[in-house]
Amino acid sequence: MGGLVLTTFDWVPEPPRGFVRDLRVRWALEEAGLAYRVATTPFEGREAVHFAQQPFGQVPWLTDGDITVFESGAILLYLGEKSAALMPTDPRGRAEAVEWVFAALNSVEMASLPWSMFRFMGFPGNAPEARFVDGFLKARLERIETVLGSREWLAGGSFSVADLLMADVLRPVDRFEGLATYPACRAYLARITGRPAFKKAHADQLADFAAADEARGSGG
Ligand SMILES: N[C@@H](CCC(=O)N[C@@H](CS)C(=O)NCC(=O)O)C(=O)O
Repeated sequence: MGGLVLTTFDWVPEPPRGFVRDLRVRWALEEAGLAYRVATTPFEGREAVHFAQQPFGQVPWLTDGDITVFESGAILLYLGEKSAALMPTDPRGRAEAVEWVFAALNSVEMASLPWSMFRFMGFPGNAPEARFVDGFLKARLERIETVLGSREWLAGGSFSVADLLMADVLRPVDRFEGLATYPACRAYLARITGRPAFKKAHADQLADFAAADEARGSGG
């Protein structure tokens, strides 16, 4: 079957809902107004067919005819090729968007992910490891705070996949109140996640996992 197909888990437990990375792709597809359908792969018991699409047994991946792309950043760049709503069309703006996509994933998420995982797992905040990730995240947030304090968008003077990704990388930090002393980051996050496409993508992910609960006859 042709068309864009986004694959995510058929179910996940309650805590990560609203943060599963298929959200990034749903959001981009909604921003671009591209038609797509959502397919699922089992969360419990990863099978060979899953590893054939995503070598780490993770989600999401996107199928476009006979092309399959995994890694959320790569998927967003792929979709950016399809829509000016996602990627500036001029060379300078595109270069800026690509650099900020990598900055979000490779500089900010590298710090925000362990920080939020520590919170998620309830690790004691005074452990040396926790203090290390606190400092790592602080160093990144201080720089992003300065950047976001002086511009509305990261790349090309308009919304792009760079903003989508940076916002989604900051969301788990905000979830655990890690942006409390970073007003520019908080304002940026509120503005970007106030977009109708984010709201729809977020609601759709929650609805799909709630429907999966129903199908399993459980409450999550
Ligand atoms: N770098 C990957 C990370 C994907 C990822 O961490 N996916 C999570 C869901 S948000 C997952 O599949 N977790 C299950 C696992 O790692 O086994 C991407 O951005 O696509």
